[in-house]
Amino acid sequence: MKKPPGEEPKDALTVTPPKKWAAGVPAVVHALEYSLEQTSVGKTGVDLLTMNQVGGVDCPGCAWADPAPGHRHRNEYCENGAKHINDEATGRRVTDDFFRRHSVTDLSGRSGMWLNHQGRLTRPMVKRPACDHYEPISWSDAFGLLADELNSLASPDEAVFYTSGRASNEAAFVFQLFARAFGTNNLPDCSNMCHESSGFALHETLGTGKGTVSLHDLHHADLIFLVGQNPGTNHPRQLSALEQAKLNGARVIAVNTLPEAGLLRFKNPQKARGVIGHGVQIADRFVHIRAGGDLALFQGLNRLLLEAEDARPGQVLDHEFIRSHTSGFEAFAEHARTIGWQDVRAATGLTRDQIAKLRDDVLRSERVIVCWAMGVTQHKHGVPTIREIVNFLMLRGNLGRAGAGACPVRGHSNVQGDRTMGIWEQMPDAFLDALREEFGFDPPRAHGLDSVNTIRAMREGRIKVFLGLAGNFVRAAPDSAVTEDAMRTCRLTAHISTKLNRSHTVCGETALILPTLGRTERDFQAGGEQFVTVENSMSEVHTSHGRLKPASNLLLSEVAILCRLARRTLGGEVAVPWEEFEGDYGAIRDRISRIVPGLHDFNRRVARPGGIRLPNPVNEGVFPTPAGKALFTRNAWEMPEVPRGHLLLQTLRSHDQWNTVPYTPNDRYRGIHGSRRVVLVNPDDLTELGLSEGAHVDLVGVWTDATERRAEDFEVVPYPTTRGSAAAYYPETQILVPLDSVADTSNQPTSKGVVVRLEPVAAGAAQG
Ligand SMILES: Nc1nc2c(c(=O)[nH]1)N[C@H]1C(S)=C(S)[C@@H](COP(=O)(O)OP(=O)(O)OC[C@H]3O[C@@H](n4cnc5c(=O)[nH]c(N)nc54)[C@H](O)[C@@H]3O)O[C@H]1N2
Ligand SMILES: Nc1nc2c(c(=O)[nH]1)N[C@H]1C(S)=C(S)[C@@H](COP(=O)(O)OP(=O)(O)OC[C@H]3O[C@@H](n4cnc5c(=O)[nH]c(N)nc54)[C@H](O)[C@@H]3O)O[C@H]1N2
Ligand code: SF4
Ligand SMILES: [Mo]
Repeated sequence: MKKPPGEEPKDALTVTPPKKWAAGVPAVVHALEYSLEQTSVGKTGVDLLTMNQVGGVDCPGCAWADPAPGHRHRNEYCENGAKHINDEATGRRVTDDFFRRHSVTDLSGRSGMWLNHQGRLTRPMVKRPACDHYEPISWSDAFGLLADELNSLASPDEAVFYTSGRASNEAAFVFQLFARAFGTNNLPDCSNMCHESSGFALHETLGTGKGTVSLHDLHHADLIFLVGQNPGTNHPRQLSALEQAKLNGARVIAVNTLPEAGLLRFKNPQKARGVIGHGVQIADRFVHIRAGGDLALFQGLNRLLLEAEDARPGQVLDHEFIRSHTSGFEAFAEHARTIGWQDVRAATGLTRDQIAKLRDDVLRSERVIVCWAMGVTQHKHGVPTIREIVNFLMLRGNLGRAGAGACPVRGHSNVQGDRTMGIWEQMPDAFLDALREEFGFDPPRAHGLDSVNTIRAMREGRIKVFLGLAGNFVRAAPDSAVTEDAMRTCRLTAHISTKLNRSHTVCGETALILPTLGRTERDFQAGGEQFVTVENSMSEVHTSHGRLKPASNLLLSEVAILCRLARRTLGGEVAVPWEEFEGDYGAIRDRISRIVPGLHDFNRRVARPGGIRLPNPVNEGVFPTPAGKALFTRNAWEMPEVPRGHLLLQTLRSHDQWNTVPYTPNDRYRGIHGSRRVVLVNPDDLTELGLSEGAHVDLVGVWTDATERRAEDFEVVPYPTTRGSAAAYYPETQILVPLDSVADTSNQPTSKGVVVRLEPVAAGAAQG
C-alpha cells in the first residue's frame, strides 16, 4: 500500500462492529499489554498506584478532575491514563548513536508512531546549518546559541514561545515571564487549537473563560448534556462521574455525529459490577446530529422553552435569575422565536418533535449541566454555538448553583493552568500590571501571535526563532504543507521535549532538542526535591510529585531549562531571581501568589490534600462582564456549504493515541484495527457516491483558495456517522485543514468542519 513520507505504515485493515460499551476489564488488560511492552512490570505497578492520589503524580493525560481526597479508588486512573504514563516511563532511549544512524531527512520520512517509539530523549542535541544530522551539544552551549539568536533579533516579536498543555504551572509561569521580559506577547499555545472558542464565548457572555462546575455538581445534576465529546476515549474517568450521577437519578443526553461506545454503556473497571454484569447505560437519549448542527439544536430548544413559558407563564423560565443577573434577554428571545423548523431540520437532521423530547427532559430537571469539547469548539461557528449553550443554561437559571452549569471538558492535563499562569497572547492588562508591580519591568501590551497567526507570520518571513515548551507544533497545527514550509523559514527552532516527534525533524536552519524530565520523574534542585502544580478542568490546583528515576542523568527540568536560558539571554536586565526560582519552585509559587487572584498563600494552601479550588465568580453570582451582568446573545448560524458529492469531514482521535502521537494503529471501540488511514462514512452516502466498503480513496480538500489539499489513499469504512459527514483521524488529515479556515472570533482551526470529496484511487495505484 502507498504511504506518504512521514505517515503511519498500514497493515491489513480489519474492521469489526463498533463496541456498544466502554472501559470494562478488557480495557484494563489492554492498557497493561501496552505498559508491559514499554516498561518493567514492577515500575508500572508503582506508578499506577500513586497516580492521581494525594502526594502522587498527576496523570499526564487529560484534565479530568480527581474525586475529593478520601473518595478516591485505589486505582484512580483509566486505561488511557495508564498508557500515557507508561509512554513517558518507557525503558527505551534515544542515544547519540541513534542520531548518527538517522539523518534529519531520514527522520522526517518516519511516522509519528515510529519516532515516539524510539523512547526518551537523553541529552541536548543540535542540528547546525547545512548539516543533516543532530549532534550532541552541552547545555551551556545550547543556551548560549539560543540566547545569541534571541539577542540578535531586530525585534523581540521575531520570536515565538509556544506552550503545550502538559507543562506545569511553575514552568508555564517562568516561560511567559521570560517571553514578556524579553519583550513579546507571542505566546501561542495548544489551547488556540482546542478550547479557544470556549474561552471567547464564556468570557464574552459570563465574564470568565472557565467552566463553572465541580465533580460534586456533576454527581448531583438531574440532567447532563454531553455535546461533541467522546469521553470513553478522551476523558474515561468522566464515565465514573456520569455513572455516579446516574445512580443519583440523573438523565444523560448525548449529542454526537457518531454513536461513540462510551456514550452508550459503561462497565466500571473499579467496581465488581463493572467486571461482571452489563454495566450502566450512560445516554438515556442519543441525539444523532448532523455535523455542525449544535447551534441550531440549542436555538430550537431555546425556542421551545420560550414557547413553553408562553403556555405556562411564570413556570418555565427563571425570571428572577434573568432579571437580576442578565441583560439582552428581550433581543435574544425575539430572535430565537423567529427561527424556522425547516432550517433547524436542515442543520441538525432533527425534527421539532425530536427536539421537543429534549425540552421535556429539561422541564423535568431542576439542575442541568452542559459538557462539551472538540465537536463544538472546532467548527466555524464554535463561538456562537457556545454562546447559545449559555443562553440555554440561563433561561432556567442553570448557572451559579449546585448541580448546574457550564462544563467545557479540557484536553491536556494542565492546559487550563497554563492559561491561569499567563500563557496567552492576549493576557489582560490587570495581569500585566501585576507582573510590572512584582518584577519592575514593563511587559509589552500589544497582543501577540496565536497559533494560526504564528504560521501566517512565519510564512511571511517575520519569525526567526521558535521555542516550544512541550508539544508538537508542526503536527498539531493545520495545513501541514503550509505549516511545515513556514517552520523551515525559521533561523532557529528549539523544543523542550521528552520524546522525539515531527517538530524536531521539520525544523529551522539550526535546531535544538532540549530534553527534559517528565512529570513522573523525581526532580532534585539546589533547594532539595521539588514538586509541581497543575490545574484540572474544574479549576482545582493541586500538586504532582514525580516518583521515578530520571530517564537520563543529563536531563534538566523544564523550570531549570527556562531559568538558565532566561539568565543567559537577559543577563541582569530584569530583576527576576531566576537562580532562586530554579533552586526552589516554592519561590516561583510565592510570586504567583501575588499575581494570580485566588492563588494567595499558594504554597501553604496547595499543600493541603486536594489543593485549592480557584473561585469562579459566576458561582458567587458575579458576572465580570463590562456591564456587570451575564449576556444573552443573538446567534445567527451559517452552515458550511458542502457542494453535491462532497462530505463534511471531522478529524478526530482514535482510542490509542495521545494527540499527535499514535500509540498503535488500532481504534478498538470503533472496531478499526491495523490501519489509521481509514475514512468513516455513512452507508447511504457511500451508495450515493458510488463507493463500496474497502474502496481506496484520496481525501481532497475543497477550499476557497486554489491550493489542492490531498490526503492520499484512505480505505473506506461504512460507519453510522450522520448523513453528509465523514470522520478520519488527526493528525493524518491535518494536511486538509486550511490555515485560513478558522472559527469566527476565536481564530481556532475548524478541524471538525473540512469540506472534502472522496476520489477513488486507480486500482493498481492502491497496491503500489
Ligand atoms: N486518549 C486520549 N485522550 C485525550 C486526548 C487524546 O489524544 N487521546 N486528547 C486530549 C485533548 S488535548 C483533548 S482537547 C480532548 C479531546 O476530546 P474530544 O473532544 O472528545 O476529542 P475528539 O476525538 O476530537 O472527538 C470529538 C467528538 O465530537 C464529535 N463530533 C464531531 N463533530 C461534531 C458535531 O458537529 N457535533 C457534535 N455534537 N459532535 C461532533 C465526534 O464524533 C467525537 O465524538 O481529549 C483529551 N484526551
Ligand atoms: N486536525 C486536528 N488538529 C488538531 C486537533 C484535532 O482534533 N484535529 N486537536 C487540537 C488540540 S485539541 C490540541 S490540544 C493540539 C495538541 O497539540 P500539542 O499539545 O502541541 O501536541 P501533543 O501531541 O500533545 O505533543 C506531544 C509531544 O509533547 C512532548 N511532551 C510530552 N510530555 C511532555 C512533558 O512533560 N514535557 C515536555 N516538555 N514535553 C512533553 C513530547 O515530545 C510529545 O512528542 O492539537 C490540535 N490539533
Ligand atoms: S481520565 Fe484522564 S486524567 Fe483520569 S486517568 Fe484517564 S487520562 Fe488520566
Ligand atoms: Mo486539546
